[in-house]
Amino acid sequence: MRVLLVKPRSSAAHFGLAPFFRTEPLGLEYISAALGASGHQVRIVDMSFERRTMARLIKSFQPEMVGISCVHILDAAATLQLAGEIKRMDPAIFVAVGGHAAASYPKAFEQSRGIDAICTGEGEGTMPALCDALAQRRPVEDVPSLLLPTGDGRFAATGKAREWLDLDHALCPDRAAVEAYRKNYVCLNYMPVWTLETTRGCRHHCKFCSVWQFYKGSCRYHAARNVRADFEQTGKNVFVIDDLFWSNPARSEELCRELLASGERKNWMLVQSRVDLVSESADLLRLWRPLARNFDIFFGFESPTRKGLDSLHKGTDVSKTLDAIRVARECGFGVTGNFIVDPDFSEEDFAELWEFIETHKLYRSGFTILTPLPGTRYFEQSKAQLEVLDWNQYDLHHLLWKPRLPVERFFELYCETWRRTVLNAGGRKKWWQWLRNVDLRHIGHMARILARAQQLMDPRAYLAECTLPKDSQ
Ligand code: B12
Repeated sequence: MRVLLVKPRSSAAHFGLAPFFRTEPLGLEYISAALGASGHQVRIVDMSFERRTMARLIKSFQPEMVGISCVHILDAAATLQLAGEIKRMDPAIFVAVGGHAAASYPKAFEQSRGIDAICTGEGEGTMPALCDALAQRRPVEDVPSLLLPTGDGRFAATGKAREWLDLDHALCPDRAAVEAYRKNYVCLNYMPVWTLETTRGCRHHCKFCSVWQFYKGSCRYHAARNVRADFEQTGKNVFVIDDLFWSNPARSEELCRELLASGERKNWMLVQSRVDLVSESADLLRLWRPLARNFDIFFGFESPTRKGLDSLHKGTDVSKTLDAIRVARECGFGVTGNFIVDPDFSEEDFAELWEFIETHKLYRSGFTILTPLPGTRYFEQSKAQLEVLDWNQYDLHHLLWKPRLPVERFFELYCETWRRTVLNAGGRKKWWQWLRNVDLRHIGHMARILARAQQLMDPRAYLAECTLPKDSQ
């Protein structure tokens, strides 16, 4: 079959660090590799950077199947819009939707027109099975891990769900399929950037996270030799998107030795991890450090207090946070991370957060507003409280219910929190310091995203989008 795989253009990527992180559709690259191996003909389009309209793409490639990836619930509206547009153009095209958000919360797509199937599992297994069934005119009802429309606006599951893939045998992602977009993929001031996966899933149970709930607490690892092959395919700046790096010290050491043996070294690497893991893994960190000239760790710091960590079910302690910061810095890693701002914050809670940032020099942190993500238990438990059900506001930078402080005051203090970071171009890190390390040809782009980031510190930007009643009204 001719299969077009589409990453929709996100309509809601202006707050937070989103303008600083624009990455490739890695999930679609894995699916493309699997479909290619099954004899299907595949193209990937990234609508964030594609100049051609969907109509032109359909006309030129003439796909029999379009697969749309909805990784973030923020992309639900764009996904629905694309599905409808494709069906209107050619009702014979089979439209499948998959990706973390669609699979975790398919309800967001009920009443849709244009979706023929929602895939609730990993696309490497399901897409080839679905395309084979369609090509051989076998019933799609026999393909596991699908939801099919029932005709009354709902979806019903096909047979038994497919088992999680054995990643040991996963093919490397089809990097070539997105090469045309490569120059657009950036993280902070590093460009172009490649993303890499070594592990899938997480065993921890943080209240706000949808990953462990989706993968049912499982954690699987790619074979070291395959990661090495992929590492050698990627360029000089690499964001490892694993939810939890260093989660299995023995596997991680084996993988690191394999990568060191390859001789390939990067300019920049970024990994995401937990403070308790890093605080206990100094030797492992030292082993990894030579793989990149600049090596950053993104921590889920979440809260500066034990009470805050407990309320988020983080299962760690502030002393571990401090140990991790020390270990990471001693081993030569850059320390970055995220704190969660609870709508229940008082003036004192904000002050406590600022003091923590100042004392431990955590100026490269981001701040998100506590958000129950669809597909989590927390979302189901919060339904009575949620006043906003517009998915465009689920970017972790909108208030979804009335905070303890007046709305205006909450955003004033939230913006003051962002002002304490390196993103404040009038503050800690000046424009020219950001631009100093950027290639001449990328200076314009970097200046534009820095300018956009300044709205993170402007309460008016948040208030303009806030649909909750303001206290001044
Ligand atoms: C990398 C990443 C990003 C990248 C962008 C990735 C991208 N290409 O869009 C960046 C850093 C920009 C990012 C930003 C954000 N992210 Co993000 N991100 C991730 C992360 C860590 C990995 C995603 C990934 O590449 N996985 C690896 C690939 C191989 O897996 P995959 O994409 O899921 O694809 C597989 C399946 O889903 C399926 N599949 C995928 N597409 C399709 C299509 C079809 C047709 C089929 C059949 C199957 C299928 O098959 C694939 C192969 O198995 C996930 C965590 C996670 N584990 O999912 C969070 C995650 C998706 N992000 C999340 C969030 C909240 C955000 C932010 C809001 C955070 C913020 N503070 O600003 C922003 C919003 C960005 C925006 N759109 O505006 C949440 C989403 C929750 C939700 N339900 O919406 C997640 C789940 C993290 C979490 N802990 O809860 N993110």
